[in-house]
This record gives sequence, structure tokens and C-alpha cells, in this order.
Amino acid sequence: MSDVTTLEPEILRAVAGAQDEAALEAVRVGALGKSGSVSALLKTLGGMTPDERKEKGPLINGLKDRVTAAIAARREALKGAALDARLNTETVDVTLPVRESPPEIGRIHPVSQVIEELTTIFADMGFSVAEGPDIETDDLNFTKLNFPEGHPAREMHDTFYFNPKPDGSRMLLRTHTSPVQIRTMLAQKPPIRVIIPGRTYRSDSDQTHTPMFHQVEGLVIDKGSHLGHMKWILQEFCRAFFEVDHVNMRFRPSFFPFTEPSLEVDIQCRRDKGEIRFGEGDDWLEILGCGMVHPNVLKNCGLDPDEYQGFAWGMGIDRIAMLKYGIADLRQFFEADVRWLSHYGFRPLDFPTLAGGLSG
Ligand code: 2NL
Repeated sequence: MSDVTTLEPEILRAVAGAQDEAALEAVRVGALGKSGSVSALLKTLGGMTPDERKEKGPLINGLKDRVTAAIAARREALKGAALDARLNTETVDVTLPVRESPPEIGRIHPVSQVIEELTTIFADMGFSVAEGPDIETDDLNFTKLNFPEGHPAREMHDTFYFNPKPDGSRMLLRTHTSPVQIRTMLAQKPPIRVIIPGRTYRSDSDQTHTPMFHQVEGLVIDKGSHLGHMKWILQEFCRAFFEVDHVNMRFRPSFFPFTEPSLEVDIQCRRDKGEIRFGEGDDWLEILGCGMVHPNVLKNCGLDPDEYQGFAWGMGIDRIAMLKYGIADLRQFFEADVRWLSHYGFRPLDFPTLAGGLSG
């Protein structure tokens, strides 16, 4: 049995020598635990005479209290030291930039941006947006658009056909967005003012063609719609889209099965050290095809050509996106390279608005 007087300095030395909380806990268990040295002394009180207890009781309890207090003080000191050590090693550099959140890192593809811009411009002119399926019938993609059966124009489109159904009919990937205009004319009564942006497909792949590409078409049907209206709409569109005050446009005769007359439109431009300026200059740039809707197309959609007439146009979205944003290689559009997108893409929260400037 240890003596009260020799035990105290022994325990206090061990407490002072404990270098971490685990070592201190071992000292506590050795002194105050169930079979600890101080607990053993406390147990001896039960077997003492009242006089002995009167003398030893305060000594042993005093020892217990001092050891308890010393352990608590040491524990606080060790905790403080551990915190100091952590604070010294874990440094926070408050000058580092804040990590960007996903809406800040993400980018909008130029094709999506241009579709937003087109939609904004035409919505301002009273157009709505229509959509339709990518997989179409031969009837909606060709026949109703006045492509005669067996006509070479059908082959010109390098169509992707699906396997024939038991009845011999074949579905296809739409070669233009025009079937959506047919669907609109079949479903709605004029006046009609719609644009249709969307994916289109042709079996064609080289420097300037990808098998999937994007087109936007517009359609206006009313009782008195004429080429003058069309020219104004297209001119306003070009001014807004290319963000210039004035554009010189050239309308050349052309041919499409679904329009008569058919025209192709060039805008004047100046090319200058790899940069293009739109609206004026000594060069012409083809940007779209258009025309008055062919009477056969109106009839195929249940409209009387003596009562209604209209005009339509179509243009390649990928091409006008490349022109406006100076992107040289079409094929990079569809390679899903995040480095390309972070260079050419647009910030997701910068919506195009007419008041704010379309391209920010
Ligand atoms: C081009 C030319 C064009 C149309 C598309 C159209 C649609 C219907 C009726 C008549 Cl339902 N026309 N669309 C008209 C003229 C030209 O596209 O070069 N596209 C890239």
C-alpha cells in the first residue's frame, strides 16, 4: 500500500509528464480508476477505526481532490497545445480566389446561344416557336413540300432512311425543318407566324458539312402577305442578329420545290485580316434561302391559294454561328471538347436580350 505522502508527488509528476490526452488518461486510470492507487487508499477508510478515519480521511480525500484537479488542468493545457499545433500547420490563404460554382464554370454552346438570339429577335417581331420530331414520314418531309415522287431533289438531300415498314413506307431523319411548318399549317388556321429551329440530318460529311446540323426556318401565312413583308423581316433580322445599324442585302433568283418564286439572300460584308464586318464592304456572303410558299404546298395543307399566301425562309444555324463568332472549323462544334467550349461558349446567366445587346 502506497503512502499518502509519497503517492502524491509520484502521481503529479506522471500528470506533468503526460505528453498527450491518451497518456494523461492512462495516468488517470492508474490513480482514480477502479483499481487505481488513490481508489485503493480510499477503500482502506472502510476498515479503519473512527479515530484513524478522522485523521486519514481528510488526507486521502484531499489527495484525491488535488490529483483530480491536476489531471483536469493538464487536460486543458494539452487541448490548448493540440489546437495551437493544428493552427500552426493548417494555414488558410484568404487571398486565394473563390472556387467557381457550376453555373459560373459551365458554358452554353454557340449553337444554343444563336438559337436563343434568333428566338429573341423573332419573338420581338411577333413570331412563336414550333417544334417537331426528328424522325419524320416521307410525306411530311418531301411529298407535301411539292417534291414529286422520284424527283432528283429527293436524292439531293442525301436522306437517312429507316428500314421499310411492312406496308413499304419508310421513315427518315428529317432533312430540313420544313415538315414542322407543314404540321403547323395542318394544325392551325392562318394568320401563322412561326420559326422552327432544330436538328436536321443529311448523309454528307466533309470540311463544311456534318451529318447532323441545325437549321432555322420561318413561315408567315396570311391573306395579304407578300415579298415586301419578307424582305423587311429578313433585313430587320440581319440588323439585329449581326448587331449593325444597316445591312445591304442582295436577293438572287434560285430554286426550291416548295417556293415560287425562290430567292437566295446575300449580305454585304468586308473581310479584314481574318475578321468579317457585316452590312457593308466589297464582298457578299450567302446567308439564307427564301420565297413565296408554292401554291401546291398550301393546297397540300388544306389552304386555298386564292385566299391565303405566305412566305418562308431557311438558314443554317451552324454557319451563321461560325460567321458571327469567328469560329473556323465546323467539325469542332460537335466534338464535345470542353476546352473548345470554354473558349467559344457563353456564360449561362448572360441571356441574349434586345435591350442588353444580344451577345453580351
Ligand atoms: C435554305 C433554304 C428554305 C423554306 C426553306 C419552306 C417551308 C415551307 C414552305 C415553303 Cl413549309 N418553304 N421553307 C423556303 C425557302 C428556303 O431554305 O437554304 N435553307 C438552308
